Amino acid sequence: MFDKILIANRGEIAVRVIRACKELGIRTVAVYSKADAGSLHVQLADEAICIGEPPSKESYLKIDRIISAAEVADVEAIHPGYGFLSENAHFAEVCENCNIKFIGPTSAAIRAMGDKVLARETVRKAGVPVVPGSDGPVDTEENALKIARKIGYPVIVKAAGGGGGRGMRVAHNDPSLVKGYHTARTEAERAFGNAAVYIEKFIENPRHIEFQILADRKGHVVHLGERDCSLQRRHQKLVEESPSPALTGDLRKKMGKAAIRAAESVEYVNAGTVEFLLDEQGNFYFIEMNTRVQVEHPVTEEVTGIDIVKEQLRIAAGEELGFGQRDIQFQGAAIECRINAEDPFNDFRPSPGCIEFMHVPGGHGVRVDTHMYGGYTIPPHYDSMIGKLICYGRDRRVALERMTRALDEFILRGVKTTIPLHQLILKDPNFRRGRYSTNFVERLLTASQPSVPTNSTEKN
Ligand code: MV4
Repeated sequence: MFDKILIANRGEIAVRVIRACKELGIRTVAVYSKADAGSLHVQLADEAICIGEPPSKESYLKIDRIISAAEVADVEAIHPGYGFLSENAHFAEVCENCNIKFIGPTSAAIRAMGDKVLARETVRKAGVPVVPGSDGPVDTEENALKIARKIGYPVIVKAAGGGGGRGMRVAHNDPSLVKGYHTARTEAERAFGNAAVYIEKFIENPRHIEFQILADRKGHVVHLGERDCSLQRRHQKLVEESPSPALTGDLRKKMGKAAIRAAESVEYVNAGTVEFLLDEQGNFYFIEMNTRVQVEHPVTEEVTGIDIVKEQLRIAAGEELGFGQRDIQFQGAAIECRINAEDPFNDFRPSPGCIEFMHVPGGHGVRVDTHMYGGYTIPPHYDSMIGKLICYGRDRRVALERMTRALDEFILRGVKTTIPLHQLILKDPNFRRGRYSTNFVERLLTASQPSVPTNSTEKN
């Protein structure tokens, strides 16, 4: 096992990685920007190195500064967390070349899955169902029309360099496709430096189901079941849960096998997530693979008892998985609510500032992953997620009751948060029945905010 690693991240995930390291006896080096000098990850790590000014581009995204810090501190490996450099193939390659282990997949696997057109082709050839659509990139307007007419409208134009919902255009007919095709290309060129786009049949009201996988360097690949991430707003997840209320045991087996095949198709190593869309008829389709640890990984940890970050460290250190697919047991249900410093009733406007007082919920089956403490000031420069509340129960009902209780118990004074929105979601009868798809949050918000204010008798 490693003796010392550097964490190239901040916030709750940096704290999460430090915790796993402590339990494995690994010494930790934090890096931080000038805005994060008072941050918890700096306090909890064995050493901390300032790497620059508050903007991410001047600090957490500066490859040379991070590599210098790693060399000065003499670490054996770097954990990239999520976001920032975690899916940057060039960074993984620089680590490989500097003889610093990148705790994640190879740069080749990051590259293969980062190009969504290549990813689609690669997994399709391995027998994984993909959404009906184009083979490879669509280079001309004429070809776009040809494919759309063949698969039938509506279709969606996606950027090869995109992912996570960025750079997509839906079209319901020829004229809107022509328009969408060109805007998607222009946007993709500007955002990703790659104008390549591809076309898929547009799946209406899909559920977003993702499978957690682990793969070691000996070629063993297992899946840790699914997370239902259908509760999102503008591609920002709000709530995730496992198991998905939409899956049957049979479907779980099939999707799990497909997820493993997708990982194997790029000789994947370390932790990863294979994303699928599940349509209203129960068909599933691969959409993309995330080559990092994800925000919502604790949901899977709660139902499998497997510490995903510790597994990442063991795999990167060259250890074989200590269990096979048969050994993985799923027990109970877990749900996660993302606590963001945002005003959910004012277009999710960020609400940075000082946390004047904080009380975190506790008790049986309650987990809070956060870097917050009373008196902490949330800097305005980064993502607004300030914590995650994860509740576990013997079944979904108990997990939801516990979440309702824990949300009521959470006190955060000084900033606005997504907690009131979560309370609204937890009360919704359709949500309680497990009946929700990707447009649920938008509908709920519209319903809770009447467009004619004079009709409102309720106060927010
Ligand atoms: C789609 C889709 C419908 N049909 N692809 C959004 C995130 C990105 N990973 C893929 N996304 C979608 N791809 C096809 N062929 C609908 C979405 C989508 C969505 C997916 C999951 C969760 C929320 C979503 C919200 C809007 C659109």
